[in-house]
Amino acid sequence: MKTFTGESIKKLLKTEAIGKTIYLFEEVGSTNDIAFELARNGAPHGTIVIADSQTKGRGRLERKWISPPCLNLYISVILRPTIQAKDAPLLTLITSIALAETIKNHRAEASIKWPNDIVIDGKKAAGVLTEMQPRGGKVDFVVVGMGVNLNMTKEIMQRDMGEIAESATSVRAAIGYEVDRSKFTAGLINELQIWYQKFLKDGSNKIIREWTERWGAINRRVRVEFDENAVEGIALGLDENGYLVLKKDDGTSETIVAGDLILL
Ligand code: BT5
Repeated sequence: MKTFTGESIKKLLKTEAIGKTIYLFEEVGSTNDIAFELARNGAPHGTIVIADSQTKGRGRLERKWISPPCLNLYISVILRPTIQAKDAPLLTLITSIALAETIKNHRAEASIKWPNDIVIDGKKAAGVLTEMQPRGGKVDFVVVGMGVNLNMTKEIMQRDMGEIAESATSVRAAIGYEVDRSKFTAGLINELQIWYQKFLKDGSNKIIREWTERWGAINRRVRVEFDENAVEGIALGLDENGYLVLKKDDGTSETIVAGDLILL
C-alpha cells in the first residue's frame, strides 16, 4: 500500500484554494464532524479533512458509512460559496459529477444514482453527504463529505459489510488492480475545483444538464421511498433546484426533494 499523506496529495493538485490546507488523520469519528467544527471556527474555503478510517462514518439520516482502514477514501471539503441556502443541494450534484469523472479517469464506468450515490455496474461505490450551515437566507459554509470504496476487494466487502456487500462495489473490484489513493484523491480534488468553478460561472442549468448526462435512471421506471412514503413513476429529470421530477401512472408529475431511488 502506497503512503497516503497530505503532501503526497498536495503535490498533484492543480487547484488554488481547494486542498491548500489538508488535515489527514489516522482515525476519526466522522470527517464531516471534524470539518464542520473547523468551519465553525473559521477554517477557510477549500480546507480538507481526510481520515484513513472512521469509527462513526455517517450517511444521510444518521445511516452508517462503513469505513475500514488502509483501503478507501473518506474526505470532507469545506466550501464557502456566495449562494442562496436553497441552492446548496446543487453542491451535491457537482460533487457527484466530480466523483463520476474521477472514477471514469480510473477506467471504470461510473454513473450517478439520485440523489447522492455513485454506482459502478449497478452497485454503490461512493456516497456524498452534504451538510450546510446557513446564515440568513445564504450559505455560511457547506461541508461536502465523500466516501469512496477504492481498494476493498470482494472478499473484504463480504467479510466487513454484511448484507450491504451485495449492493456495494469498489473501484478496484471494477478495474482489477489497486488504486493509488493519493493520485485518486488529488484527481478528485482537481475535478471538484473544475465543477465548482463551472457552477459559479455558468449556473445551475448547465450543472443539471451535465449531471443528467451521467444519470443512470433518466426515463426509467423507478420507485422513490421517502418519509415512510413511496411513489412510482418514470424518472423525468431534475428541476432547477435539483429535485427529482417523476411522471406518475395517472399522468400527473410529482417533485421529490430527497429519498431513496430504486430502479424497477
Ligand atoms: C451516503 O449516505 O451515501 C453518504 C455517505 C457519505 C460518507 C462520507 S465518508 C466521509 C464523510 N464523513 C462522514 O461521516 N460521511 C461522509 P446514504 O445515501 O444515506 O447511504 C448510506 C447507506 O449506504 C447505508 O445505509 C448502507 O446501506 C450503504 N453503505 C454504507 N457503507 C457503505 C460503503 N462503504 N459502500 C457502499 N455502501 C455503503
